[in-house]
Amino acid sequence: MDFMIESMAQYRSEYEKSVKDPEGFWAGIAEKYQWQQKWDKVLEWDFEKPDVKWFINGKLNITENCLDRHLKQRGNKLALIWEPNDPKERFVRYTYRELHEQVCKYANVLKRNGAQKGDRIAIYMPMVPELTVAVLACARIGAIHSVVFAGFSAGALADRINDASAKLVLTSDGLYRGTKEIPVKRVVDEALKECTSVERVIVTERTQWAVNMEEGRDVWLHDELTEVSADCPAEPMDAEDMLFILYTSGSTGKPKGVVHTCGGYMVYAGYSFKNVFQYRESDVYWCTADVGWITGHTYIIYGPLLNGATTMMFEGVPTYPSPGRFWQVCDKHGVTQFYTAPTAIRALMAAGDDHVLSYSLDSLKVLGSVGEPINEEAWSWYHINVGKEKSPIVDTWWQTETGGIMISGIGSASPMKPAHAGYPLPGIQPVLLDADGNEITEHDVEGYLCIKYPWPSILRTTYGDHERCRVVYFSHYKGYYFTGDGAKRDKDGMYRIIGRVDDVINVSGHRFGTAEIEDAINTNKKVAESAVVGYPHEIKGQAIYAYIILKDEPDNEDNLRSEIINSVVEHIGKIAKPEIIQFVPGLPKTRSGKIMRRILRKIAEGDTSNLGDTSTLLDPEVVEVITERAKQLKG
Ligand code: 7RM
Repeated sequence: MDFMIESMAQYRSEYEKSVKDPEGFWAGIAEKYQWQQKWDKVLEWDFEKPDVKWFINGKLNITENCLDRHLKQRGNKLALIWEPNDPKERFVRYTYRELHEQVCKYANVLKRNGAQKGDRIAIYMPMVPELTVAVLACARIGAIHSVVFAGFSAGALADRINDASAKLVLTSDGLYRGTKEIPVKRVVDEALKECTSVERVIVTERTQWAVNMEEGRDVWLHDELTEVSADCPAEPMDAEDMLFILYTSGSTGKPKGVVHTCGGYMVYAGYSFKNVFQYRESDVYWCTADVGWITGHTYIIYGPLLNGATTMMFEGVPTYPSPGRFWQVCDKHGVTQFYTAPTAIRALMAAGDDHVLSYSLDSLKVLGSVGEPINEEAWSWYHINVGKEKSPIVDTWWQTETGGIMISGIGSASPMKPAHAGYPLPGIQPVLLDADGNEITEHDVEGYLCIKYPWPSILRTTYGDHERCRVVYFSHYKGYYFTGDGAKRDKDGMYRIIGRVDDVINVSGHRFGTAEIEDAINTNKKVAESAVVGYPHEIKGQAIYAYIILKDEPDNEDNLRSEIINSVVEHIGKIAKPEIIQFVPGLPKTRSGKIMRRILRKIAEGDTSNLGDTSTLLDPEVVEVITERAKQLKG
């Protein structure tokens, strides 16, 4: 697909075109894809409802665009390289022809097990090739996939299965991640005790551990595959049919199911991938994210495959068996584009330069960063030690809700500035708003980051609760999509993302709502009330600080702390563990009973010099008590 921008001048003219005539611009991009039936109209939109439709009445199947379309020219080209957790185990490679065959077979297995167009299918799997195959198999038959990161707990999985009424669950026996071994199937069994919608569980063999197989419900993938053909026509999908649901945390209540649709998501995933990473035919592209997050959906699976790229999938973690693992894999497979998260870079930076300096990293051309702001120190380390000062770093800002990269460098075509995401991609119209909702039009300013015009992969709804989608994203500022982030725009018009302005904590690039964590903590019967905030953490970016009021004096504080941590692990997963738990006699509240998180955040940061006016608090003394104890805990 020839829509690659290769210079700043070209970027400017494409951007201008995209703003002057968005429909013409996106129609031109969309035409490069394979449609079973062309659209009647490019766009209809209303941000107040919200109601956004792209490529109206267009018919397509995204897997035809990811697979079938490439068979003639790239049938023998590598589509997928899978690198296992253990470097001694053999890696796996699929050509486009092989991946197509695997997907068709798996799709037939789904059908054989009762799946139909429109059904929701939960996928709870390790980073094995079958995960990518499973995702594409759902899309092939028009079933809606809901991938749940395999680090989430049984409770979190059950919530997501129930919210979507998933009919099937695709999983594995177990998983390897670094030195950890996780009994995945057992987690599924536990979750399914609370789910009535699930009729079938399809299990991929990964670890060969003995697992419980429930008669009439659970089947092995390898048995099923012997029963099906490799012929599975792609289901015709309307451009606005749902492609997938992906749950993400917000500032209130339980996670919401962000919905993306077939046509617009496809167009934007392919377009943004090609441009941001400047992907060329013989490149080997590697994104280290897990498919359980949006980054894995768009930039391990869909974006690369839409472009006929070779995409790599890695089962392990950056530090196993040593902090040189990423770089060893880059050299081993000749990786040309490498896309990771600041938290991984900081962890590797802390392990010392020797681990990276012993690899050549010659093949690398573009480096990417995603998930949170990248601090200048990590940026420089990445630039010097990994990129050898020759590869551009693209700092890609986007969200689960945006479906694809929104503000970012474009390979080496655009200028880069440490800690700045840069310019919006063509078709993206960001604005900064002040507290009254007025657009700030000057440069060298700061404000709430909103988007004023739809792009093809904007979320369409939150599953089963459209009103929530409206309230969260479209009601704060009338007529705009609100991102929840604050940002600066510098004198050159480049954007620098500051971070969340809502009650969302970003731990190692993963989002958690404070309310979600508090709910988990409050399940402990000894807890009366809790308040959770984020604070800066050297490796994780942000870590979780929990202030907890107990009903009674505890017998043993440390035991109670572990108990509370267990509640969080049980309800959400290990990744949401509070780093610091402080038992407090009370919380700083306004007279109307609102917790003053701003004060708690400052205390957690260790910055108590300027707590602002606390005199209006219900109980001003409590602040001092909390501050004193916090110093001891953090010291
Ligand atoms: C892709 C992803 C979204 C939130 C977003 C930001 C933060 C993501 C960057 C970033 C600064 C970046 N989706 N964020 N990328 N902040 N610079 N390059 O992460 O839905 O899981 O998170 O992550 O706060 O709103 S996400």
